[in-house]
Amino acid sequence: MKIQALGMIFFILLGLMLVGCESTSLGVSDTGSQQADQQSAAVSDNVSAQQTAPEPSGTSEEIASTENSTSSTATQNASDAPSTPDTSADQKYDKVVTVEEGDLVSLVAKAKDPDGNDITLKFSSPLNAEGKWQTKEGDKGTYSAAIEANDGKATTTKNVQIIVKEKNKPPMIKFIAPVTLKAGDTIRFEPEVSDPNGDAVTVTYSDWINESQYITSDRDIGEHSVTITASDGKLVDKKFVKVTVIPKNNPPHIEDMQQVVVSEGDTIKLQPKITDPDGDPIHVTYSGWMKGDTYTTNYDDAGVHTVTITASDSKAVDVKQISITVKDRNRAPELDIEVG
Ligand SMILES: [Ca+2]
Ligand SMILES: [Ca+2]
Ligand SMILES: [Ca+2]
Ligand SMILES: [Ca+2]
Repeated sequence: MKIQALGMIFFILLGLMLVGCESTSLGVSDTGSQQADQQSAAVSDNVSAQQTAPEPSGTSEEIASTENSTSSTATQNASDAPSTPDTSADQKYDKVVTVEEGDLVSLVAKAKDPDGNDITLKFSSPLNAEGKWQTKEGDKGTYSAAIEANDGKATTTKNVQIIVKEKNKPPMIKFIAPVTLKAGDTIRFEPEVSDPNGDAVTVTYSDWINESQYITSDRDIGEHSVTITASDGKLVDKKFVKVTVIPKNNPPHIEDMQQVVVSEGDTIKLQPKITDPDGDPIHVTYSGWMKGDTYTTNYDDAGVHTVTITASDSKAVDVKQISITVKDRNRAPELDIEVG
């Protein structure tokens, strides 16, 4: 009974040491400032491994899986490694440590022997002899490590699962060209975003507008900058897009024209009245029966003809067709007299 009681104390002490420093000693550090193993020894008595080990049957398995973790198979496991340990993993391990590639894993084991025996601590791979592991890019995966405390006669083992998550990389927004639009038009951003880690990406808009979509008005005429931010929750990518709102163009207007009626031999000069609300310069072209604004009819032109007038401000056009009636003109007979 006494031996068993002492064994229990030893187990509880070791357990408390390992579990008790959960938040600090088993944490993660980029600087590696944490102390490695802290060993303490004390009295002596015989405590068998079977009595002290918390889960004797599981111990050998865990050590075996730890050895595997140093080989390349650990990396292959990475792809299907859960980002958070499932319940079964929780039960299997005394501790689960989650870090990101590049972090330093630093475990501190505090062992105490109720008998005062000298204790030897042993960390299995991927931890080094000090219980540390400097992870690097490519280490993504789930690993098992065993920590053993041996008093020369008995061994107590704690199993730690180390989950190394892929190093987070910022999302990326594909280049967005500057935008020019007319007042009254709707601007709509549909940026292409991606995340190298496949993280969910949130896109937000700031500066000139706070939404992906906006209906402009005359008040918006001018230059603006929109900041598009893509975030995976930790890292961001930003793109600044220049937006220019120009006045809305109004097409030129050709006023209605009266039908033109001339007689053969007359000269037609078309003078359409054309206006542009924006005051834009207008270019006028003629097509159809006439190729310009002026035409002198000949004696074969009698009939009804159509001329198309096109007025352009180089952004928009107005088109009108007019009808031109050319009346036949009678020519007096020619008469020459010769002396026979
Ligand atoms: Ca002992
Ligand atoms: Ca990411
Ligand atoms: Ca115009
Ligand atoms: Ca004629």
